[in-house]
Amino acid sequence: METVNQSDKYISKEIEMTIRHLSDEKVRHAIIVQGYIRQYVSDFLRLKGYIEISPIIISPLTDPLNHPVYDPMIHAYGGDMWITKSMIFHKQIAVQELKKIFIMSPNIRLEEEKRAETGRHLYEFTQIDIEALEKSREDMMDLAEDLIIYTIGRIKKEHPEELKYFHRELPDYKKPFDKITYLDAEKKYGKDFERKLSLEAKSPVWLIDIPLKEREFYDREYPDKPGILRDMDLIYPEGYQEASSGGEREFELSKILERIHKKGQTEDQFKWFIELAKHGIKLSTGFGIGIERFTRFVCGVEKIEDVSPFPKIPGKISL
Ligand code: ASN
Repeated sequence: METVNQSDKYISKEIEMTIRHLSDEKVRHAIIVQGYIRQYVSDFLRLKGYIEISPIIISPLTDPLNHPVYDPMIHAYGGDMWITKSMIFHKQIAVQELKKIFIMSPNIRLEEEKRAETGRHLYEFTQIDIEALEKSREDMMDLAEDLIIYTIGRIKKEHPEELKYFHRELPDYKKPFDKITYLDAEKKYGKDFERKLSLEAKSPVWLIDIPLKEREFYDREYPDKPGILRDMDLIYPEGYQEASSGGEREFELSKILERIHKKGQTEDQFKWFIELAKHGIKLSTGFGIGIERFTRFVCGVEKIEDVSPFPKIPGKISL
């Protein structure tokens, strides 16, 4: 009965590469570490009183982002919907009632092909998205520092064998992390400041006070520093670059409308969010930490595809 048709044995290059990728020891260990990161981050946030909510995949309301991505619209039930690019608005809405929330949130951002080579971009990824009501940027920076220190601390303590596999020695980072404003970083390091700042840093470092044109409309402008936002990005050391982005959110209707118009966006796109702002929302602050990037940093691997079982590299259709 050894009559297997040759054509049945044929496997495409894509399947062959997927199998090879999944059987790579390095990928296997990175996936294991990623599981611990999810577990420890969740433990930490629950200990701090944060409620986990389930992710949203499709909605008429999603993050407009501040950089170009391909953006397919789904037309159904007589309306338009998008696949989640981030749950920023859902966070702002849910937090009004639930006060402290987090989501393991899958995001789809169909990045331009040129981002294939960065080692940091996947067009499907998951972020730990966190938001709290009536907390300041400083409160949330403090929380983020504790979260990073707690998670890395537990991996070091409970799974040293995984770090040993990667020959990775991570120091015990101390709070508070250093801060630098966006404009100072640009002055000191030039255009490529994020990479240079990251390469020079020995510990995670905050990039704060980002100019309005560099960010989406929803992050809050300083009331007394026009054009500068009360937001914060966390940068990993050793050249791993962005860990997290976040900020205080605009909550006053007039400011939200002003900022939407300044970006040249239409009110129609955000009509449900605007309705809610009319009804009245309070200040909230939050941030998101990419799980794959966190794993890449903890394991000390160069390419983000090595921490994902089914990596989606910009420009390439993958399983
Ligand atoms: N999660 C980010 C935040 O909280 C937003 C984003 O991913 N674009 O600010």
